[in-house]
Amino acid sequence: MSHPGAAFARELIAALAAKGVTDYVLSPGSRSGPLAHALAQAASSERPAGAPAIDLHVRIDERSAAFVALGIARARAVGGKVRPVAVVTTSGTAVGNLLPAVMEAHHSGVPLLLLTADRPTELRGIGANQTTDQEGIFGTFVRWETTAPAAEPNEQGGRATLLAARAVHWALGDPEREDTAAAPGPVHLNIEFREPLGPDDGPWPQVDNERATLVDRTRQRLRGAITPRPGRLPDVARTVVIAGDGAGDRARLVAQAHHWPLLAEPTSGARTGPSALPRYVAALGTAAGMELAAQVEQVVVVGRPTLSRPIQRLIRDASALFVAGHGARWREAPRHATRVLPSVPDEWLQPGVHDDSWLHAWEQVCDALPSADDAWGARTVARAVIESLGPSDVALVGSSGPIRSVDDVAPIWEVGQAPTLLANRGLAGIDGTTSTAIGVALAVGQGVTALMGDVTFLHDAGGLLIGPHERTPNLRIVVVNDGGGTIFSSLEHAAADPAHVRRVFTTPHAVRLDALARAYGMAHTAVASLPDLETALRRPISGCEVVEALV
Ligand SMILES: Cc1ncc(C[n+]2csc(CCOP(=O)(O)OP(=O)(O)O)c2C)c(N)n1
Ligand SMILES: [Mg+2]
Repeated sequence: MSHPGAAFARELIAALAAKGVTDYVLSPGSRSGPLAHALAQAASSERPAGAPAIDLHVRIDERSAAFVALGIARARAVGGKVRPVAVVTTSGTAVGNLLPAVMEAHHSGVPLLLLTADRPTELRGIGANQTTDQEGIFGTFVRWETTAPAAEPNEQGGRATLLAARAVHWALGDPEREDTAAAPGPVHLNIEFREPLGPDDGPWPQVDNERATLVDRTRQRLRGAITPRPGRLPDVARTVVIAGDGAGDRARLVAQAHHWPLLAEPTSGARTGPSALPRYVAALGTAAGMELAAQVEQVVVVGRPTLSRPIQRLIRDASALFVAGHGARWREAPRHATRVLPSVPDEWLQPGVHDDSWLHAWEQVCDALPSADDAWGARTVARAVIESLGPSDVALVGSSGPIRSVDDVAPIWEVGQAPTLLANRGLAGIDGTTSTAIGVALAVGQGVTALMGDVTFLHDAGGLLIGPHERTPNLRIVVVNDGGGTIFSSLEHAAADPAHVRRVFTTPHAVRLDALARAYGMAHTAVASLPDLETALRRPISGCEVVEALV
């Protein structure tokens, strides 16, 4: 006997699988039961006939679950497999807990499918338990949202298949478009389930793939009409190329084609080749660097730079500004940009007229800088972590001090030799970092290193909870424990009464990270010197472990 809600859930999962969605992170709950039962079946070793093969992860905390999904989706995208990752929750506050990861995914263009269970209409607005306004709860942070009415007893199949096709279409975005819909992002399917919510023995459906491709065809038709004609970049000698998060290798090619200096953030994927400048942030802080910055006539921004104020000033003051691949929403790109494009066009890679004296002047300022290392501090830890990574390694870097330390100490790699560095730079939150790292490690399937601050680590302590039935990834979390959020001491707030700075900014803590890690069944190593850290980093990564660098 098939329950209507269960049949709908099975069709949705089968249709999503036909569209490439096979990664699920689920949190427990009763209203989402039909989805949970179907997912448990599809993920089991005794998968019923017709059920798609899926990868299921279960997390108690929906906030953590959503960040795990974000991490999986981020890592899949690195491998060129941009596919939405689904998060499944019950109704009520469970849904609200998805918001931080949804905001990050929206701003950094990561596709997520939020499958939230809801009460059917007749139970809404009458004070029923665990029932709230879930429709539209994610506001402008989702590419698309809809509420699927509860399945009816004699309903013909097909509705879930169309919903799945539309949801995936919007989540993937359209790289050819120049508007809001261009980048991948989150999509919200709020799904009403009417009782019974329990298991049934209904069959898995055959999905009508023909129906499921309807939306793709519309997309292809639309494309021809809006293909932009980008044109070449003006041959202005005093140009700098800024590569922010997610810029990709084409930022390097733009800089090299014109012999322009390349200022590439660590997560740009463009910190390679002869045009890239090491320690550009420090250089911009010197008198000679400021003089060069004042001479800049044109700025090309690829990806989304967020790390330093001197770079933001270069962008703000640019009289000619070209922007490509800036991120999820065009309204985030600087409003004074001459041109904003979804990605770097081929025309920008055509060689321009060179004036090498401009690039050499920048190189000289960088070469004259004193060493960036500190005696056993955050930068030394960052350098050791970066040096432990090979070209095929993946690392996730937390917000605040760690990403800036990495920017200060990471080398300019030979082309093709850089490790993959990822970060939640969409909104630069310190939340969900451990969960994101766990998602990345689950997806890449090899040992992954995460570098984060102590406050960042504590913010997502719950992310360490991986149940005994869940797959444990190979993840080494290196925590720079400097007794709180020390970034604030380098900002204008440090001018206040030190006691006030400590209490309301630094927020020192007395948490024993060893006890915390062990409570979650994770190995913990404390290191208090560079040789000890290097030893810890040389060990193969096996399971989840915490390396606490006491600086
Ligand atoms: C969710 C969220 N809340 C608050 C902030 C503001 N914030 C930025 S850095 C930081 C402190 C981080 O401390 P830690 O992780 O120890 O890194 P450190 O500054 O010591 O390098 C805070 C609270 C944020 N980025 N995200
Ligand atoms: Mg800290």
